Order: sequence, then structure tokens, then C-alpha cells
Amino acid sequence: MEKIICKLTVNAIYMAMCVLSINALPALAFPDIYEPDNTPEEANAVVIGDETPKQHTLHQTENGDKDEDWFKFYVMEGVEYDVKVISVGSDIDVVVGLYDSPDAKTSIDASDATAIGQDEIFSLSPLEEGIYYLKVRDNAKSTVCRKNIQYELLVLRRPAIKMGELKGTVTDAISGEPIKDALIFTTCNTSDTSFSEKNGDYNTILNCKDGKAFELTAKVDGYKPLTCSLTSIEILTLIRNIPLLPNGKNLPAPTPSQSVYSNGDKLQVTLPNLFEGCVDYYVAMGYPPEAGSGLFIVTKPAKKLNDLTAFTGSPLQWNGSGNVAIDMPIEDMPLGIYTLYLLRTPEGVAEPLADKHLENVSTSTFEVKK
Ligand SMILES: [Ca+2]
Ligand SMILES: [Ca+2]
Repeated sequence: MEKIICKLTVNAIYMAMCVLSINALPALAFPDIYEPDNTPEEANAVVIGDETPKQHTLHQTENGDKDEDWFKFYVMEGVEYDVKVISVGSDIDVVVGLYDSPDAKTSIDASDATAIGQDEIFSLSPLEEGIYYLKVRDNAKSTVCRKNIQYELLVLRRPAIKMGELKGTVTDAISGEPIKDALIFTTCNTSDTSFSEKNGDYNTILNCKDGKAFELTAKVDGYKPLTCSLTSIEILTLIRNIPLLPNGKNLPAPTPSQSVYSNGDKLQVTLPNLFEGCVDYYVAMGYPPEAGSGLFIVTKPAKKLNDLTAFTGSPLQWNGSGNVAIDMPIEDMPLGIYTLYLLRTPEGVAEPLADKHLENVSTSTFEVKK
């Protein structure tokens, strides 16, 4: 009898401890902040080479099942990867499955090499380029009072190289809204890939030597891909936002304050909101063709408002944040139709205004009459 009471008491104490522990450690026992990620469609994107701790849990769902977590990452041709599941809680036995499609019913490879509470290292065989999915689940027999159910997942390039970091935010160039799931890659040595997160933020590891020129590309459905040229900074963090233009759309054109001006009127030209990042902007004014004066580039107002410089092929870049580009009286300007241009090119290209680099040209006109 005494034994039974003792056993009951021990169980009761254990259960009480279990409940207490769950209350004391909600981050471990309850859904993690990356939920829901229970299907390939909800998969969280993995930044290749990122070792920043991100704690996930395999909690008990409302209907008593064990949680499953999905991840996705982009494989580059000729690059090999290790998936590491680390800081594994003592109550779970992690199994990692690899899938080559969001619709795949069965995994193309899986790893369950270690026992309960141990880290799992999953060395992937060479894969074709594309998006792959990982599913992490708990294979431990026990379902009762699982407390230590946390883990972290890393996808590392083999051999792992960690140098500088490149990060920023991917946005819609017109609305400024964040864009998620944009694929990010660079030409630093062998490329590493990344996706932008729900808030548009991305980061990727730069494995270029200091001072090396490289290209940064962002692409996502519905937008024109953007490739800009940058210079690597070893060890340090390089920040570049990426404003993407929606397919089939141009930036709004510069707006003149009137459609017709005459001598003594004030010409005022305002620009749309321009989002800075791995792009350069140019503002220009074309004189009437019959005046034969050609194209003038408008320099940024912070330097000198109304500074019209004849276009010689090496334009002055517009990167000001002020929206007023021109503010001057009309005095003895040739009569005729003037064209206002807003040009956008990727950052760092050798001939920014060459046709192949002119990513956006939006125009408006005004007339100067007698
Ligand atoms: Ca989870
Ligand atoms: Ca989940």
C-alpha cells in the first residue's frame, strides 16, 4: 500500500512539475513564432549559411498530433549542402525529409541517423538546381509531457564559408509594399541563395574577397528581375534595398505644375516617391526638337536646384530624396513641347543610360507658348 501511494505521489509530483515547467517555459512547449509552417506552401525560407539562432518547436497540436515544420531553400547548380538540426531538445527524435516539389507525396531522401535528443546532420547528395523542401518531425515514441521539444535548423554550403553579409528589404518600387519570397542570389564565388521574408527583409552570406565586384540579383513572379553591380566588403555587412518594378508598369512620370507655360510663369516639376536601393535614378528635360538643344540632365536638388547640365553621356545621378526637381521661372526659353524624363537603371553598370540597362523610362510633357 505504501508503495502504491509513493508511486502515485511521484507521478502526481511529476505531472505537477510537468505542468509547472510548461507554464515556466512557454517558448518551448507551445507553437513557435514561425508557425504556421505545416505544409510546403507555408514553408519558411532558409537563408543558406545563416547561423543566427532561430528556435523552432515540435509542439502538441490541438487535436493531439505532433507538429511538423516545413522549410524551403534554393539549390544552385554544382553546390553541395549540409542540413544541420542542432540544439535538439531531450524529448524529441528529429527526422528530416527532403522533397523536390511542394506536391511531392514522398521524400526523395531522409535522415534519422541519431537518437532522441541528439543533433542530426543530413549531408545532401548533389541536386539539380531549384527549390527544395525540408520537413522536420518528431519520431520519438512518447507523446506525453514532452517539454524539451526545441531545435534549430541550418542549411550550410559544403565546405562552409562564412565571410561578409549582404542584407536589405525587397519592396514594390511603386507602392513601397514589402515583397516576400523573392529569390536573392549573388555571383560571389559559388553562389549562395536566399529568399526575402514576409516583411520583405532578406540577408545572404557574401563569400567574396574584399573589393571584388559582384552582381546581386532579385527575382520573383509578377516583377521585373533586377541585377545590380556592387563591390564586396569582406567580413562587414553590406546593405542594399531592392525596389522591384511590377511587370508591365513604369514609375510615375515627373509632374509639371502646368501643362502650358508662358514667359514669367513659374515652372515647377515634382517627382514621384523614389525608393532607394540597388538602382540609380536620373531626371532629365528634353528641349523642343525644333530648338535643337537636346537633352539636359537635372542634378539632385540637394546640390543645386535647377542645375540643367547638357547630357554628354556621363550623366549626374539623381539620388536625392527631395521631390521637387525643378523650380524656376520661364524666361526666354525656346517655344515648343518639352519632355520630362525619369530614368531608372540598376546600380553600378558601366553605361547606365545604354538601352539595355534602362530599366524604366517614364515621360511627361509641357509646352512653352508666347
Ligand atoms: Ca514548429
Ligand atoms: Ca509547424
